[in-house]
Amino acid sequence: MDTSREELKRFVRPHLTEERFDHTVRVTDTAHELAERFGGDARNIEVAGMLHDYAKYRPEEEMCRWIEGSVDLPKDLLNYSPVLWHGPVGVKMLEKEWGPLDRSVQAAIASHTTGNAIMSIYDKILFLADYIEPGRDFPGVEKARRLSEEDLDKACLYALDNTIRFLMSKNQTIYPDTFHAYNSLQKKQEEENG
Ligand code: DGI
Ligand code: FE
Ligand code: FE
Repeated sequence: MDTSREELKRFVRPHLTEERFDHTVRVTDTAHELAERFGGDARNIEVAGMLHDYAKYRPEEEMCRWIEGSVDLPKDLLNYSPVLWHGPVGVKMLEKEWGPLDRSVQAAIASHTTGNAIMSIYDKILFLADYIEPGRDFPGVEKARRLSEEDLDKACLYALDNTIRFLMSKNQTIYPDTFHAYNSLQKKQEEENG
């Protein structure tokens, strides 16, 4: 696994700032810890973590062209903040610039910013690792870290709830997948609580 991490590092480093590169490594380490606790193939976690922010610094116009030109990217993304684009567009760029990736890795990268209605173990682990990695410091992160010790779904639900509240407090629009992710995890909690 060490050699492949080195290979992934060499590949992503030129595309990221130093700060973003360090974040990427912390996300990957955090995702490994979560996978040990909750399950998930370590190789997939490694690749998803190391590549998740690959497209973060691509020009908006370039990302916009990818969304317009790819049949399998939701056009609706263009109606929402460009901060949401680097996940789904990153998958397309990686396909071209890195090579084939496991479907579960692609899905986790695509949804790492917003979540989605039917999150896989990889989607949840990457989403949460990105939220709680040790470099993050914002109100609620400690609670998300505490929940992540015990319950992956509860921790993701809390992160989604907190993100939605934060965005609303800033009068920002919220991408529907963020609500879909929140709703499906909230419903699951209600079912579990009877
Ligand atoms: O790329 P990172 O900075 O590591 O993290 P990220 O991909 O989770 O992006 C975080 C930003 O995305 C943060 O400012 C909150 C924002 N965000 C998450 N969900 C939504 C959103 N912004 C909007 N406008 N709508 C969303 O649904
Ligand atoms: Fe990101
Ligand atoms: Fe990130």
